[in-house]
Amino acid sequence: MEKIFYVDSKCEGYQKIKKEMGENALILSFEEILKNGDENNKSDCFSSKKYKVTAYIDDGKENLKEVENNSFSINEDGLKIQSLEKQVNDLKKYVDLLAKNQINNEFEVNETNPIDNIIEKFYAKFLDNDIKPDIALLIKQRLDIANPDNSTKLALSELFELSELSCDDKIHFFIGNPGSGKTTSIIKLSTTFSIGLKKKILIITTDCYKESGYDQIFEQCDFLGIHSMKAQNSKELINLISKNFNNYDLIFIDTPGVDKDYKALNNIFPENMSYKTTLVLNANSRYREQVKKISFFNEIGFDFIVFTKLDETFSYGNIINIMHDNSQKKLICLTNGQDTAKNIIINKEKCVELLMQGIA
Ligand SMILES: Nc1nc2c(ncn2[C@@H]2O[C@H](COP(=O)(O)OP(=O)(O)OP(=O)(O)O)[C@@H](O)[C@H]2O)c(=O)[nH]1
Ligand SMILES: [Mg+2]
Repeated sequence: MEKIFYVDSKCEGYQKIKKEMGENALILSFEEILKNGDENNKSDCFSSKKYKVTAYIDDGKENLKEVENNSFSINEDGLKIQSLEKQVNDLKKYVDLLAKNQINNEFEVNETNPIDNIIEKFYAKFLDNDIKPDIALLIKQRLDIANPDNSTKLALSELFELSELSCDDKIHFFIGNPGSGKTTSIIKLSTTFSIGLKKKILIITTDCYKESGYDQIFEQCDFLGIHSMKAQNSKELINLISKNFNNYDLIFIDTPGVDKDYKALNNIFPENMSYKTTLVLNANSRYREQVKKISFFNEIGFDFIVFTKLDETFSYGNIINIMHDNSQKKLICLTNGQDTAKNIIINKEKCVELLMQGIA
């Protein structure tokens, strides 16, 4: 038995046949006609159109073989039709946009290439997290679509170097803006090295400008069992270093915070001794501010960087930018809280994991 349907789309035809004639119905033909039903006047693919669908179901009265040769089953081919219709619609959409000169990335990415889509999503995340476009591009180029998270971690870890403070360079100065976290970082590092790594640590503070400068260190160090001393001037400092040099594995020297001029640091650095300097930066400043601070402290000179207060920001892009821009400086640690007995990360893998949390 043959039956004719007039429908707006092939998909609708397929559904109607299935409903009225059952799953075993065969489609004999699909003819495109205009809405007014004129079968001779075929529509173009972008104008509104209608279809005349002829379907057949075997009721035992006709020669089935002949029918089967010129037909297809709605079960096998219905899906193909749906897919073809979608492709034609996508193409139509694409041509419409081309005509209006409005092809945008979203269309290209979402509709045409799922791989690009994932990569672009990651790239957008990098930019959202304040990673500079040139660095975001570098990470993007390293993305492995099979494992974007891991390849991002790998790319990040290659953007900077982390250095464990070496006891070969026994004397370490810590410099930075007021309140950047110098004293807290020194105490955290001392705790890590003395309790965790069984190193003998001495802290000397030269920050005698403010009343509580030494008290802050003394009270906390006393509690943690770390030795601390204070030096009022460079002569005292050199004396203390010379006297204690052989008794300690590492000597950390705290300095007063400086920003506009570095007079307070004049004469602090001993001329005839080998030492390293670490710049302490808080992670929650804007990139432009960080760049300015770095150029200011570059005049004094420094070897390493510590980023503090990661817990006070959710965007870690600046850390990545700064470390990449200053690739000759190594990262010592990241700190993410006020607790001096913890909230410090000195392991590179863990640093990268923390930075990834900012990106995710
Ligand atoms: N939330 C948070 N606070 C921190 C962190 N590191 C330091 N701080 C706090 O920041 C404030 C300033 O820290 P300090 O270590 O005194 O900073 P400083 O650079 O020695 O300051 P000056 O000696 O005045 O130049 C203190 O209240 C610290 O507890 C951190 O990683 N996270
Ligand atoms: Mg301090």
